Order: sequence, then structure tokens, then C-alpha cells
Amino acid sequence: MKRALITGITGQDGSYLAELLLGKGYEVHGLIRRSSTFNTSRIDHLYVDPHDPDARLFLHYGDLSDGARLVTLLSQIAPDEVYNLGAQSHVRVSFDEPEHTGNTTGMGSIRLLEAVRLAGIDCRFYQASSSEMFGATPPPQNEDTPFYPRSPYGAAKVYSYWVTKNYREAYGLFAVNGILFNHESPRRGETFVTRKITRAVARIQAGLEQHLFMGNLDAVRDWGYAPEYVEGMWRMLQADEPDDYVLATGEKCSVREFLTAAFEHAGLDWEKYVRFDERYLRPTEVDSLIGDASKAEANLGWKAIVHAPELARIMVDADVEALRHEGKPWIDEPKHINWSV
Ligand code: NAP
Ligand code: F7E
Repeated sequence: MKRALITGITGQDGSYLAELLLGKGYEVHGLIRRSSTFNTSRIDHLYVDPHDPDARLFLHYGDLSDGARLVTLLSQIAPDEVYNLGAQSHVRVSFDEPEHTGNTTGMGSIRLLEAVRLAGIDCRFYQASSSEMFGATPPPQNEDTPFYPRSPYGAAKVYSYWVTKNYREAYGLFAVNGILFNHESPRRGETFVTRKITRAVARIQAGLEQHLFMGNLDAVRDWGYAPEYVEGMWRMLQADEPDDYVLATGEKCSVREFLTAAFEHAGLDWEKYVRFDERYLRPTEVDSLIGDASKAEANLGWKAIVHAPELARIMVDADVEALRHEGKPWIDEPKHINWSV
């Protein structure tokens, strides 16, 4: 049985990757952060009590800012594959918390690479690199496109990209960079633009909200479907040789076009509801990201299937369904609170 360690297992990609690897018969270990409220909602459906002899998912407290803990965990778990998905992953937030973003999204990667080296284990290493590294370099972008990051997040990812490459060259580690363009799903964090839109569509349709406040609608992205992208991550680690790969759909879609598709799917005209709020602008914007994933198609047999318009429909349907089950928060609330204490 192969053993994998996933940092960022509680995030969008981590949850899909854990599902994929468990489905392939792996034993999966996940790094989770201690938090005062539960942060495992995306993987709760996968969890089996570790006392159960059939349990194959194990969670460990840790943090990418704590190098000693990473060395201990790598030594104890001795994984065959390490997927480094943990990061402060929000571009806008990286302008508010640049130092924290550098410490986790950048330095976190070298702590994990060092932990692999110091633990002396033989494993394959996946680094979650990002199209944000291309930043201001015009599309189409592929593995040979120069980096020009436009945020502390993008700059931190560039650092992680290069140290991953360096550990491959310096120590012969099977280490790869997956340079992934935006990928979304119903599990996408609520403050990323696609999910913010589809969640608002569901709430506006249900009469719970009247307006959606947005920033730059002209930005162009290449939006794919997250479950397909975690399959690409896995394929990169099964290749004969370590190499870096772009994963993308190759199709462009502006924020405005995504808005239109999402609202139209619910029978709504977005222009009646959307308002501008400058707080959602970034000090420096990435205007256009459109990926060329032909290397991944040629070497890994990977190709994106779901494109932006269908993605918008999948996400709207999921948010409409989620709202149906959620009920109204003010009615549910007393059920969760023990007023007598
Ligand atoms: P996400 O939903 O924001 O998940 C991020 C994960 O990182 C969460 O599990 C989070 O834990 C964890 N994390 C944050 N800070 C940490 C720390 N200090 N120590 C350990 N774990 C920490 O991100 P995602 O969309 O799944 O993306 C996965 C990775 O791919 C990220 O590295 C992201 O930057 C990168 N990426 C994403 C995209 C995309 O379009 N989704 C594209 C390119 C690259 P909590 O749950 O406790 O917050
Ligand atoms: O913004 C514009 C915003 O926050 C997309 C992360 O997964 O993908 C993601 O980064 C675009 C930007 O994602 C709002 O200005 C307009 O141009 O959904 P986003 P992102 O910045 O592209 C890359 C590949 C990653 O690696 C990152 O981890 O949408 N936009 N109005 C808005 N964005 C947000 N969040 N909110 C708005 O109201």
C-alpha cells in the first residue's frame, strides 16, 4: 500500500486529492492546523475512526511554519509521496498579510523539502505552484514563460518553485512543480471570485440577498474544474522522470463572462444586482492568465474537460442545493447552542 502525506488536506484541492488517493488504495496522512473551531468540513466524509482496522486516513496536527514538527512527521510517516498544497492561498489577502504569506506559502515549502531531506526518506514531492507566478507576462503561458509575479502571494510561489527545482538538481529528489491555473468547484473557498459569485446567485435567487459587491470585472482567467486538476497532480508523481507541468483549460473567460453565465443559469440578469466596491481591487492586478497545457497532454495524457461556462453551472447548482439544506441560520441557531450553560 502506497503512503501519501498531504499538506493543505483541509482545503479545496487537498480534499479532492485525499478522495482520489484513498480511491486508489493509498494510506493518506494529512497535516491539519489546530484551530478553535473545526476546520475539517471538506474531509469529514472521508474520516474513519483511526481505531477501525480499515482506517486509511490519518490526520496530524502541524503547521508549515514549524520546521521541527515537519521533520518529526516526515520521519514517522515515511511517505512515498508528499503533496505540498498548504498555503495562504488568497492573492488579495497576501497584500494585507505579506509577511505571513511569505512565511507559509514561500518558506513553508523549503521547510518541508528540508524535512524530507533530513528525515532521509525516499519519496516523491509535489509542489503546488501557480499561474500567479506569470503575473504580468502576457498569455498564453506555458512552462517556458518568464515569471513576473504581481503580489506577495505570487512572489512567494516563485520562491517555492525555484527551491523545489533546486532540490531536484542538488539532491536528486523526485520533485515536481505543478503550475496550475485557476481551478474551482463547489468546495472552493467562499471569498474566491467564482464561489463568491455562485453563492451570491443562490442567495439572491432565494431572496436572502439583494446585491453582490465586486471588484475588477475585466480580469481574464482560465478556469478549470478542481477534481480534474488533482488527477494531474497525481500523474506528475507517477511519471518516469521528474518535470514541471502547466495544467489549464487553454480557454479564456473574464470575471464579467463568468458572472453572466452564473446569473443566466439561475434566470437572473447580473446587471440588476452587481455593485462595484473598490475594496476588492488589488494594488497590482494580474490582467490575463490563459494556459497552454500541451506538455501535460503529451507526456501525462492529461486534458481539461470542464470549461468555465459548465463550471459556472455546476457551482450554481451546488450552491442552490446547499442553500435548500441549510435552512435559515437564525432558525437553526438555537439548536446548536446549549442556552442553559
Ligand atoms: P485552499 O482551499 O485555500 O487550501 C489551503 C490549505 O492550506 C488549507 O488546508 C489550509 O488549512 C492550509 N494551510 C494554510 N496555511 C497553512 C499553514 N501555515 N500550515 C499548514 N497548512 C496551511 O487552497 P486550494 O485552492 O485547495 O489550493 C491548494 C494549493 O494550490 C495552494 O497552495 C494554492 O496556493 C495552490 N494553487 C491553487 C490554485 C487554485 O486555483 N485553487 C491554483 C494554483 C495553485 P486551513 O483549512 O486550516 O486554513
Ligand atoms: O480572483 C477578480 C480579481 O481571488 C480572480 C487562487 O486560487 O488562482 C487564485 O487566485 C480575479 C482577480 O483568484 C472580485 O481581481 C473581481 O483578477 O478568485 P480570485 P486569483 O487571484 O486568480 C490562482 C491561480 C492561485 O494560485 C490562487 O491561490 O477576480 N475579482 N472582483 C475578484 N476577486 C475576488 N476574490 N473577489 C471579488 O470581489
